[in-house]
Amino acid sequence: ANLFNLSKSHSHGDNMPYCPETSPLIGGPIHVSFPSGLTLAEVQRKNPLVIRGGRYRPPNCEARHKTAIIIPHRNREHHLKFLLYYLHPFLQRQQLSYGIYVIHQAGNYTFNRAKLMNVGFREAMREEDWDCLFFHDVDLIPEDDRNLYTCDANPKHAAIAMDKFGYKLPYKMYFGGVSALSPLHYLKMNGFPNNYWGWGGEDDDIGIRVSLAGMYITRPSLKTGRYKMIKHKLDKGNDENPKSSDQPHDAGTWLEQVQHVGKDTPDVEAGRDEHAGVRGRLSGLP
Ligand code: UDH
Repeated sequence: ANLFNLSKSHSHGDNMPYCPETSPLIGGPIHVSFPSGLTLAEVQRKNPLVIRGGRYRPPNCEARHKTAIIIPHRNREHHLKFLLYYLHPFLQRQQLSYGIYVIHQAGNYTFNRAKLMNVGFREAMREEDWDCLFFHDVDLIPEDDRNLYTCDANPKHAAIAMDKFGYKLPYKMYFGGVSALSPLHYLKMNGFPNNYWGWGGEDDDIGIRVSLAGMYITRPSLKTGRYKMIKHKLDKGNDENPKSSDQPHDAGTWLEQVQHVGKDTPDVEAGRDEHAGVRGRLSGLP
């Protein structure tokens, strides 16, 4: 399958100037609270320039960056509503051209976050030649809009400072929550593993793939890479994966354990299967 659709369907067609290198709309810290009674209709009303499919382009300048947000999802409509409430204005203040893809796992089979993210990559790239993909847990709200949703020369781990870890990195190789790859990064590391069913482990595996592919992890500063997690319990259908706790948070040991990744697992070709249905492109905005 052709992973890259290089048509410029998203171009304005007129000659607008590029947006400034640094958006003048960025304001720094965001106060995050969870207003009761918030509805998706309200989110939609507050974001009149977002079009069907959860897509947006700055109205008065040509964006310098095109970012797709991929959200693995099942049964978290409540969290999704809050995330979209904060994320749309956040991305708009960064003057990005963006699209939000909610990748929904159908049925009740054990949840598989990494496989859903593979599906998301494929679906998003089919639609647009995004230059950056953000893989974004539904329950993490960014608290500072200087945390730019753009890609760097190396894979980026954005959720460096989460409230649940005391706004610190829990361990050096942590790559969970919110991370960003360019399409080239993704292909170099052979995408994500498809075989982590249930909670845990896949994020560490992905971190290892980054280093096995000869890349390293970049991060925003502790000051700007802050996230508030919407509190919740472990979901039904997402029990801890027994494999996840085998992996000590030590890169040397991990490397031995996951050497096989990237060799014989054609994960990039994974696409859909009977458990991962794409309700994508709905973006939460009806
Ligand atoms: N997800 C869903 N639906 C599910 C399971 C997971 O949408 O049923 C997605 C969602 O994007 C979520 C991500 O997968 O943000 C990661 O799953 P998680 O939020 O369960 O994992 P996390 O480590 O939280 O963030 C674990 C909470 C354990 C609570 C223990 C209480 N003390």
